[in-house]
Parts: sequence; C-alpha cells; structure tokens
Amino acid sequence: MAPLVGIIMGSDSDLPTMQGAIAVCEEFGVDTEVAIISAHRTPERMVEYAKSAHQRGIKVIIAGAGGAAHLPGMVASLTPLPVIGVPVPSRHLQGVDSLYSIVQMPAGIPVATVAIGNAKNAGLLAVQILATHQAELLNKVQQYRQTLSESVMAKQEKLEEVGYEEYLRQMQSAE
Ligand code: RP5
Repeated sequence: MAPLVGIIMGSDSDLPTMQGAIAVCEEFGVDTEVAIISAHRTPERMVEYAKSAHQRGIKVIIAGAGGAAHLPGMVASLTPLPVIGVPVPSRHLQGVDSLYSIVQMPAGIPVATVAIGNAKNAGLLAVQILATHQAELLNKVQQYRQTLSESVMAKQEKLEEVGYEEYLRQMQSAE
C-alpha cells in the first residue's frame, strides 16, 4: 500500500530517536516512508519533498531534527498536510535548542510539537489523525489505551502486594 505517513529527519544521527515513530506506526499497521532530508544540507530536496508529499498520498508528516532544527517548520510552510515535529536531543544543549526551534512557529504555520526525544508520541499522534476517518484504526487506538491502563493497574496491584521496598529492589535488579 502507498505510505500514509512520511517520517523525515535532518540526519542519520536522528534515526535512533526517530525509530520510535517508525516502530509505533508499524505496530498499528500504518505504512510509512522514511527519508533523510536536511533543511540546511539538502534544501532543494526538502522543498521538492514537502511540495509533493500530499500528491503522493501522504496524509501526515513527522519531521525530526536537532540543534538549529528548521526542518519541521520549513516543511510545514510548504505543505498543506499536518506536520508533527520531534525535537531530537542535541549534544551540547540536550535538545532544548531543538525544542525551541520547532515549537515557536509563527501564527498561520502550525507544527504539532512533541517532547524532546519522544518520537513515539509523534507516531501515535499520526496514527490518531489517520484514525479519525478509519474505524478499524480507531478501534486499535482504543485497545492500545486499554492495554496502557491495564499495565498501570498491574503495577499498582504488585506494589500493594510486595510493598514499595521490594518493588524498588526488583526494579533495580532488572536494570
Ligand atoms: C540537524 O543537525 C540534524 O537534524 C541533526 O539532529 C543535527 C546534527 O546532524 P549531524 O551533524 O549528526 O549530521 O540538522
């Protein structure tokens, strides 16, 4: 099937972070295309990609970048599609620079920005956007939420059963 989510990143060094978005889309059975596109090093390729994405059937773009993270905002300015920005943790400023670069968009050109390094949430948001008009996917999102809730309740039950000290000990020995 033609991919519905475009997952792009400024450098291959962003891939370890961005794999969270790819993995979650795969988990929900959503086809993606993955590309390295740099706003600074390959600006013309970025323009071409952003202008053609909707014509190729892409519905949502997830863009990750670090440092002077212009990719999500520039892509958002060139496409009518929703863009989700992932601030990639950077070496010197731990991704605060990436976050500020991505989140401070001017009125008129939004980028939905997730937490630093949280590509998983970007993938989930893309899935939820697609699920607004896909009943089967909406069902999967609801099941996922149910599983999340059950996993927290299982932790609570165990905490009550073994007490906090033993719980901590087991957590630390599992690390
Ligand atoms: C940004 O510069 C990329 O998104 C990456 O996070 C950062 C560093 O890139 P490399 O020097 O590792 O290629 O454009």
